[in-house]
Amino acid sequence: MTKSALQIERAKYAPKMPKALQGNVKIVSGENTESVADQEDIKRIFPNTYGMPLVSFEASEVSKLFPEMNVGVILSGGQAPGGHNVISGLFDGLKKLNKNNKLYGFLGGPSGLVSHKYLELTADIIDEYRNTGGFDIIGSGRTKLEEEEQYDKGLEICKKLSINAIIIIGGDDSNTNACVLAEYYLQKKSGVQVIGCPKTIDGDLKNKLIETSFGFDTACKVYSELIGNIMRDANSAKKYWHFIKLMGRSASHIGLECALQTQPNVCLISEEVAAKDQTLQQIVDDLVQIIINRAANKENFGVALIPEGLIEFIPEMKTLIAELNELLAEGHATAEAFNAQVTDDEKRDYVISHLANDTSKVFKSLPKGIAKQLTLDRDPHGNVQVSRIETERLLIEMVEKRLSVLKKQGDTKVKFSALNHFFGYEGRCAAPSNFDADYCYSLGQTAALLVAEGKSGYMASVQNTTAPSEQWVAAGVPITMMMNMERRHGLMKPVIQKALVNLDAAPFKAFAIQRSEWALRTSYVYPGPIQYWGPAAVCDAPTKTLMLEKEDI
Ligand code: FBP
Repeated sequence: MTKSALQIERAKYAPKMPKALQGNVKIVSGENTESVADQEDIKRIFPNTYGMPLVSFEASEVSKLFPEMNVGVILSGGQAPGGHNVISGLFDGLKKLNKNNKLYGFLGGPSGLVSHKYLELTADIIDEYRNTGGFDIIGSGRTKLEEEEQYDKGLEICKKLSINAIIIIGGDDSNTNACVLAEYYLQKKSGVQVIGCPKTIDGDLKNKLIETSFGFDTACKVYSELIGNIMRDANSAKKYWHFIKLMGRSASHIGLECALQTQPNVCLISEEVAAKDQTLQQIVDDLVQIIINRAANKENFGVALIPEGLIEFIPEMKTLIAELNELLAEGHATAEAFNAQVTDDEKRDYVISHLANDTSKVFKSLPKGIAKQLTLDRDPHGNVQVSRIETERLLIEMVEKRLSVLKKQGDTKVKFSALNHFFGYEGRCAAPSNFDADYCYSLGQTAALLVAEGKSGYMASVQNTTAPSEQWVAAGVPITMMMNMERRHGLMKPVIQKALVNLDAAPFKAFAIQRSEWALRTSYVYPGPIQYWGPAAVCDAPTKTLMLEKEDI
């Protein structure tokens, strides 16, 4: 396989590690834990994994001998930069503990465990993937592990390969499932441990002990580079407004971090829209006002960042989507009647006449194309696939419409020319930044230690990440500690609490106090591409989100 010059040099990078992991290591047990909420329910559902103590790893004078063990690893969900380094850290960690240890990778995500598709990961394979982006070493998938039948199939292959532990690298849902699996295997006295690792570019799997999910750092840096480039173009040509949608299925952490890095004219934060109970029209009106103000200031151009999940956070849109889901649910008479309408206009009229009054008004106010999109594309659960809705186009169309009304009334003469972009896949498989390369490698090493110490139902955790990596702390956090009960598909389920943007925390506050200045006066910052070699201030700095969150502690 031909490699780029950067790939060849980057393969030689030795990830920096916490001092405590560099030599002999001992485990230290801390306090017993409680779940963040709903303690009684979580305790009842997880009798074997509830209340376990926090653990951390410290340097030791004594070298400990560990028996041979085999471990299986699974990549779950969307790609995130650094996954290959978790696996290489895990591999090196296992070999350090006992050179006969083996690592198996289950192929294509959690389904590989159930369908017994695997590969033994040898040194040759691992060396090909060190410090690279992507999940292609073993592939990933979105199959959920939630049925006992799947757990039992998993156990079969673990027995066959003498696997002592499974490492699940995933987001909040995958780690919730990892904990359920850990509990089940303990209850069965199967001897198979389960350890989770925090992954997702979305940055919404975090708490006081899991400081960040891996991949967030690199993905935000890639998007910020691209946004900066577009800003420089906008500021050179001075004729376009760029509307940029940024990935992040639900939370707006990516948008917020990119805003802190680049200082755009607008950055919408879904959590704020929901908290302020804003309507789509209010969002559009605010945008229009900024456009008019900038034009009056002779800056008729701009950059607006839009989080992918916005639509679902606008209360009136949420109601509309819920009503549409109900109206068009497979098997419902209304869905059949809708499908029997022949033309697009007939279908539109049918929907309008069957929605509640207020919701029907919202539906009518949407550009026809977007309204139609809401009645199409449903996922296997019958829900609208909101991530496919082109929110950035929707906002452009609605801004154009509003400006044309204002022009007709003689209230403005502003010429508005907009371009739309969507950044997501551009960053998910980027070569990990030094932060992610180091963080992931340490997570992998920590996971190996948790397995060796017989732990199950823990998430690997690396803390103190705003300090130089030598001072990072390797630890294990019981997954039940992060759980609460939430309604999912009509039933109360134990799940890891998702971390949305906290409007009272330092990152949002830092943005909020500067945004009106950024809106009016061009204040762009151009971060440039990720640097792998050079001054630490350029190469090793964590995200602004992480730095600001430290101020809150
Ligand atoms: P994970 O939460 O699984 O890490 O995935 C995050 C994400 O990248 C979201 O930002 C995005 O909405 C989604 O995956 C897209 O996934 P897919 O490409 O599978 O549709």
